[in-house]
Amino acid sequence: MANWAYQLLGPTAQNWTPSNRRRQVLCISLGVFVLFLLLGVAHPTTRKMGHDYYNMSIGNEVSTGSGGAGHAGGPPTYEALKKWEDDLPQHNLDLPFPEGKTGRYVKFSNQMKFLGWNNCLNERLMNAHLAYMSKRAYVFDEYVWAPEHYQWPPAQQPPGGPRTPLNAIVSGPMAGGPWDGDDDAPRSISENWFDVVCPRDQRKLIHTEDVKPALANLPGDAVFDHWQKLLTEETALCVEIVAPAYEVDSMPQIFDLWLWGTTRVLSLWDSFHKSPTSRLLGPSPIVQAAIDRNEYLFLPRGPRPPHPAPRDPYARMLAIHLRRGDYLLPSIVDKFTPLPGDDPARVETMLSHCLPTGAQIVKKIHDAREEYVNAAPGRLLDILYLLTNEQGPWLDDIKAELKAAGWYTIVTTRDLQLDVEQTDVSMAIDMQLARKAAVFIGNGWSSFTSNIIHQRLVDDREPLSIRLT
Ligand SMILES: Nc1nc2c(ncn2[C@@H]2O[C@H](COP(=O)(O)OP(=O)(O)OP(=O)(O)O)[C@@H](O)[C@H]2O)c(=O)[nH]1
Ligand SMILES: [Mg+2]
Repeated sequence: MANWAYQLLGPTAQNWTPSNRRRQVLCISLGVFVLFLLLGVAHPTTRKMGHDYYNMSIGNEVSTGSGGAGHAGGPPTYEALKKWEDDLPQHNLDLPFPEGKTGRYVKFSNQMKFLGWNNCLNERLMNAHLAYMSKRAYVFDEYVWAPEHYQWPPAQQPPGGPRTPLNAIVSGPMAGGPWDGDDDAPRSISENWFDVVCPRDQRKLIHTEDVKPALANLPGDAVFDHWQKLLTEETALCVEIVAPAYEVDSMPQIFDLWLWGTTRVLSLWDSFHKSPTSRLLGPSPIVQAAIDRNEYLFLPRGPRPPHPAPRDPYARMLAIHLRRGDYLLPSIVDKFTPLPGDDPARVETMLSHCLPTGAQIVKKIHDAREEYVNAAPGRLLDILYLLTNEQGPWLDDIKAELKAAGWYTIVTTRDLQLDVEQTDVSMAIDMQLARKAAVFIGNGWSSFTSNIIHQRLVDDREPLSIRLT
């Protein structure tokens, strides 16, 4: 979700100094908000990279994008989980309407692939909500990784690109789980089952290029309503939304990055965040098992605090996401309004939010803790969790600074013990820990952060517990 309080960093700033040059270059090269969307994700050259990747001979190492460090034995095959998905109870032709052979289905073959998980998650959640509102079963697919984010090198990646079953990452109706007990909506089905229940010659194809041009620049709710009407009134049982050739439209999603990257998307928030697709989204059992397995790391290690103190480690935890990205909602406490283009402090203030220094992180954590603890009696925050895909001395330095600032219990993504499947979905483990923590400090440039915030808002967390660097 976007917040135009965060704006484009102009190219005019003059106050570059050697001390902050690395941060400036990193920050600006990633782009701030619109630049991130247009150049980092949305630009056709970049978007085509994933497609081209598998057409070239592979031999170069790709960098590790996620929290774990891979496993020597190679990536997981998920054989048992794939079989479980194949055997979902809704995969049965004999079920009565609205499932089975008389059911109504929609497959979004125009969904993003080869991009960061959180961009893919945003889109899939909104498509699943659209399918639900259109009284059709959503067809879920595997997550197809951006190859450079995958934790195993190209030589260990399967042909066609690394993939992870959706049910390894999340649970909920979007991934084929049950709806609310009193909801008779059809359950989501897998891509494989769609091929069985909706053979190709029985599908009504809807081409995005026939629909999208008339909707360009409309508010998100108007885009949603148009598609909902189309999918509801369509008499065909089996509908497939298809994209044109890449050269015709490099961004053929119904809810595309032009929508996510502007305030147009905000009108979707109210209906979406109350929807069962959003409310019932949860961690997968693989993610939950990783959290349970590592819980001992979060038991406080310092001297006994003043009593009474909560026993639940998550009630005492402050989690901070040390990264960068894109979207925000206006209800978030910490707003950022860039200084005018000719203000000499403009670049430095932008960087302090986008790519804060160790000292700035320590101060933000301190201030967020004070404000949260002082807001009500009986509160204690003495466990720190650092979510990050950064590694090396930078992380060690921050930990040292935080220790010096009085934190006894500091755990990072690198400290988690994960099996091979859990390593594969480590981003979802970090996101779930950040959902559970009493206080979360995110990065306003990140949809990784904004999807954590989405889930915290679904949980009705208080504003002082959702902060931004
Ligand atoms: N475990 C873990 N993985 C991370 C973390 N940050 C990034 N990653 C992984 O690296 C990938 C790319 O990082 P990002 O580009 O920051 O995340 P994203 O999901 O694309 O969403 P954006 O933040 O909007 O770009 C993510 O999808 C994760 O797989 C982190 O803090 N913990
Ligand atoms: Mg990304």
